[in-house]
Amino acid sequence: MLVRFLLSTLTDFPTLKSPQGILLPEVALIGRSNVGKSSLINYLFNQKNLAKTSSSPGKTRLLNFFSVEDRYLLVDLPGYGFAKASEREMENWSKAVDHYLSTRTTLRLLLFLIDSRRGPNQEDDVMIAWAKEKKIPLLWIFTKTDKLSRVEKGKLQQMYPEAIVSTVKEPDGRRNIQQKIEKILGF
Ligand SMILES: Nc1nc2c(ncn2[C@@H]2O[C@H](COP(=O)(O)OP(=O)(O)OP(=O)(O)O)[C@@H](O)[C@H]2O)c(=O)[nH]1
Ligand SMILES: [Mg+2]
Repeated sequence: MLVRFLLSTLTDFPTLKSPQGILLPEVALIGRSNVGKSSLINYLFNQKNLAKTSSSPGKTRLLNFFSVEDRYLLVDLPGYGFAKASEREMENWSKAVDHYLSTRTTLRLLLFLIDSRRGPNQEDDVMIAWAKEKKIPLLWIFTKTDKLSRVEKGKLQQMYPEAIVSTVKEPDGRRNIQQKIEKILGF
């Protein structure tokens, strides 16, 4: 799949149109800092450095826009709950993300990432409520399942039968996530 990086920004969100002149729909990744949002982008498109990742939280500090085959836009958002950032920095990101979420009319789907070892927390609950109010579908993706035992993974799937359980260590999961996204976008 042809994916290209468009730009990083806090304020000026790009738009692309289809050949028919229709604004392309958009998918954004949200979730706690360090949950694996940027890694999931690299995993999905099988490219090492498309999105920048880091083992320490707070790597993504801007909104990063990508075009997927010029059919939809994908946005890597800074994660929430990153305690080490300065107060001003936190304010800047959360303002930018709030602004993005409240104004982005082309936003069709949120990939909602949760660390499979931790489960959703209070901040995640706020996000869930927000998406519900705005009627934006959430695709739940539990990350880092390579860290779970087989039994733990089974329990997680039982508790959240609709959710995707994912690890970047298993190439097999890629297509499934892509297909779910495309289905929700109506492709
Ligand atoms: N074991 C394992 N590690 C993972 C997986 N996905 C991501 N990681 C690791 O988790 C860490 C954080 O990954 P990122 O993709 O940078 O996380 P992020 O959600 O983009 O973080 P912010 O940019 O801070 O919001 C990195 O060290 C990744 O290598 C996974 O499926 N399994
Ligand atoms: Mg990131």
